[in-house]
Amino acid sequence: QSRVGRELERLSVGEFMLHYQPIVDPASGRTLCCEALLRVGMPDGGLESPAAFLPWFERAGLLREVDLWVARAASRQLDAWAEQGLHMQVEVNLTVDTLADEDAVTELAELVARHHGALALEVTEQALSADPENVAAALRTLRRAGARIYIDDFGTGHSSLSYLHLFEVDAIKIDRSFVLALDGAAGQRVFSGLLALARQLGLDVVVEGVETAAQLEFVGRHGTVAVQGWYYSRPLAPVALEDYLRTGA
Ligand code: G
Ligand code: G
Ligand code: NA
Repeated sequence: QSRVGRELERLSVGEFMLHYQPIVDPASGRTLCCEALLRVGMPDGGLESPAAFLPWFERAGLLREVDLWVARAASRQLDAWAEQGLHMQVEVNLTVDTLADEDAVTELAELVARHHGALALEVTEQALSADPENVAAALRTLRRAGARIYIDDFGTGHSSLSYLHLFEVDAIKIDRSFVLALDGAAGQRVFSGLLALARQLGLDVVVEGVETAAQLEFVGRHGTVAVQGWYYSRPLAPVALEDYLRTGA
């Protein structure tokens, strides 16, 4: 059996799972939403990061299957949480392969509509520039169905800034590399510039990869931004996220 065959089998037998990382409003400490992140359970009870296996799916042209698996699993989780009276917004990651596929976009739009905005979508800046026209059309469809659209890894995609205005999006997620650079004056100016650009474009901001109090303090000077990072929490299994939401820790 090929490596891709084995990976696909793991996808279907349920060794794949989603963890959820809180995205927090620093002013109130309230969790605004969370990002679904794919994990694979290992026989020894450990977890494998998607970085280890996504390239296999990419080479086999199967990222679309992964994205749809993630969206369906997040949708089931939202249903389970709603039954407990927990109303959370979950962001899932989409690749350009998925956005270019009409059937996939149709299914995603149905899921989005069913959850009335509780299912949000992240698209990397790279994906926007890879196939701008198809991606813009797909995002319009999904946004009309009620999805909030986040541009992921914002600031790292080089070419797409010039046609950012073509995409109907709601928010940007500022890449962790900009947070790491906050220990220098130049990095701080770049960060402030990105925030000013987001404001100018009327976009909400999530800052990713905040780990320290010093980073949080600097970020907090830039007005209302949401924060995702280890400072608040690592990605958590669903039950651990429920605990986090109850206790705030
Ligand atoms: O969570 P972690 O840091 O291990 O993720 C490693 C990489 O895998 C990150 O770049 C992240 O964006 C990506 N990733 C995690 N979950 C998903 C997912 O559900 N779909 C896609 N397409 N990428 C994911
Ligand atoms: O590619 P994307 O930006 O979606 O990936 C987010 C990834 O960043 C996740 O895999 C998550 O595990 C990781 N991550 C989230 N917060 C932090 C953080 O504070 N520090 C580091 N090093 N990684 C983080
Ligand atoms: Na993401």
